[in-house]
Amino acid sequence: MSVVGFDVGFLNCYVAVARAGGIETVANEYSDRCTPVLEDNGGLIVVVTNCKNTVQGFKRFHGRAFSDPYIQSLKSSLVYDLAQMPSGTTGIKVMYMEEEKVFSIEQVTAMLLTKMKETAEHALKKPVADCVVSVPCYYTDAERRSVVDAAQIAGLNCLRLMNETTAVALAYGIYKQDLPAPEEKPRIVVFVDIGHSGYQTSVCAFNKGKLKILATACDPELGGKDFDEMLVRHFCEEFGKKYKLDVKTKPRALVRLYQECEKLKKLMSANSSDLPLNIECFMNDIDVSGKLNRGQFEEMCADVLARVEAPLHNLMEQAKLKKEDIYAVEIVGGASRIPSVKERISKFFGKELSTTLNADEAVARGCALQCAILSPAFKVREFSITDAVAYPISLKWNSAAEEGLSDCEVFPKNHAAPFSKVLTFYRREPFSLEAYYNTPKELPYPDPTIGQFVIQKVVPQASGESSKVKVKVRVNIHGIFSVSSASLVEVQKTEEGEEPMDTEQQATPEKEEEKEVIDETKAQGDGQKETEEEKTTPPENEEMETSPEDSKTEKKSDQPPQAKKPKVKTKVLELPIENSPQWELAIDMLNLFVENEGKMIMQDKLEKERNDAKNYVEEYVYDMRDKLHGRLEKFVSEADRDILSLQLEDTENWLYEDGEDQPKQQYIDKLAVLKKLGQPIQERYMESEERPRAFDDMGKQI
Ligand code: ATP
Ligand code: K
Ligand code: MG
Repeated sequence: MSVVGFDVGFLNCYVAVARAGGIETVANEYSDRCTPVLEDNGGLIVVVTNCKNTVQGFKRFHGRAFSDPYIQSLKSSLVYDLAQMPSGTTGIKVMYMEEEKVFSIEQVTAMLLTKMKETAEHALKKPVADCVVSVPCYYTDAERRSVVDAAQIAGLNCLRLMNETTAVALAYGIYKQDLPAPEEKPRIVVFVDIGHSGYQTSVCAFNKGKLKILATACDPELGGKDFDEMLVRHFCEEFGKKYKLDVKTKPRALVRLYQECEKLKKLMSANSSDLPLNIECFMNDIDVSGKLNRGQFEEMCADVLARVEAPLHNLMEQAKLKKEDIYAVEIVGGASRIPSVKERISKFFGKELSTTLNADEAVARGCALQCAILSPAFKVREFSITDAVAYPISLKWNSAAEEGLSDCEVFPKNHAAPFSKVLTFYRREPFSLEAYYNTPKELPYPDPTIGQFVIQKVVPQASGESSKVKVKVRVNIHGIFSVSSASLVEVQKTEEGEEPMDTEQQATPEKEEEKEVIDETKAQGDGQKETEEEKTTPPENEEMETSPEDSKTEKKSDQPPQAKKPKVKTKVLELPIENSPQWELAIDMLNLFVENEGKMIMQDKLEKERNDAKNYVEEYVYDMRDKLHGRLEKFVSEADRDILSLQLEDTENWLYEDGEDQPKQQYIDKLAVLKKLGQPIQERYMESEERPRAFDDMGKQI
């Protein structure tokens, strides 16, 4: 059982693990706690050296059609090529083993997760499967499904996809000893995360042992990259004038400029004076230089900075809170270090910002904490986390009464999640439900469809009347919508006096409520009855979780107080559901990807072994050459030394020429040849070293 949190950032990734001492952010193989999102054959490489092969910034490609305008608009600015997958989703072209291959976005993210998994395994010294993975709170259903698939391809058991700001809220709240008691007014804290690609805010209510996200508001297109973009634009113009260079025509130069601008941006956070930007051999062997100060930077970024406030307004409006209600504003994410960004946020709330959390690691830590809470193997303080639905979800269906389409909002915006609801339909035959986001304008995503769900095997009652069909819909722990079960309630007449049987759904750990969607009355076929719903909907409250009995109270309040009803017995039949979420990875594709990921990991391992074998040869050559003229000198004849020296030199040359890229066995054989000559010399040396000691030992025995 592993307890691991993964923050999969647009630019930077972090891995946090739980150990006896608490949560720890762990270093990757380059002893850096931050792993940059760069992919090459599943490994990390430096961005400039091989730019056609380096994949970066793919976090936003999840769950999107290749034809999606967002994907199309980005295509020209990427240093790698995109391709359409057979399913219509987005794939990335990568040179793999000297062959051009197209990997699906799930595979690419799986490669990144595999790397992060190895980092965790290295730290924990055991295999890792259970984990919690972060996603932006503005991710849609399709994006979330795609990340869950990626985790599966990487051999991970993702216990929860956790909204990044919720992870931050957990990292903040779980250690706080002074939170208001459950019955007291909660402590309201705003969380802001500005990363490289996106800007997320949430407002959260804390009481002892629990947190509840009240609202979220985001700008998925505002982050550090937009500031870099402004700087790059500025210097492209300046270098165009000053050096007559058209930087945009040279991707490699452009990539370097982006890197230098990002560095400059960071320096400007700590320094308000003029700062230089120098790049040697930038293009056409020309060295370029420029300078900038913070004032100028802020001026050129005015439009970007102007976008900081809107989500904050939106957030407060949704939560119906006043600024005085806010106890603290906690900021995280790399770009939250930009002074003018901080200023704007601070000015909006009229208070100093808190930076009590580690701005880079809070998301990963929050995920690890959530994993620890979910893991039976780990003891942590009880802490209940209630997240919020980001976009309102509706269902629509063809009304049985043939009066056209009906629809109904099942999860309004900011509804508690995870959550299940039971809807009741009266039907004679199978029917289909379409789930969709009902505020398409709000979506950072072009397709409001969530999926089609067909409730199968519905039959009329024996009497010919419509059957009562209960459909459970849910937003699960990942924030993914599904129709999780359906059942047909068969009414059977029973003998007098027998108690009606009430077979109900099993208690789920989720909050649950029931809702009547009577889209066809039994008597007459007309009706727009959704208005009644609210009455039968029990109020949302936390207690529902602990008293699943609530789900049985359905309609009890509606029942007229007539004394003796004819007793009936009900039998509940589970109905099969055909789930067709938009953009879901087909199961055979998923299996194929899992298999391929396994092969690629194996390939990586082989490649590493091959490299190691080569390194052993190289090491032996240098080591032996030194020693032949050092401590081994006395133990070898001049003739033998010359032979071995010559062999060593030949081998060294070979390593740089034909031996540069050979199968593993070649290196093993080469090493064996050298050792055959070198070993006897080493042994003679060892023997002479041992001799006096052996004598000593004997001396002691006497
Ligand atoms: P996202 O959250 O959008 O997926 P991410 O998690 O990878 O992205 P972070 O690691 O939080 O992003 O932040 C990276 C961004 O923060 C980069 O644009 C980086 O240049 C910027 N950044 C980091 N440190 C500073 C600093 N001191 N001043 C200004 N910007 C900074
Ligand atoms: K990050
Ligand atoms: Mg981030």
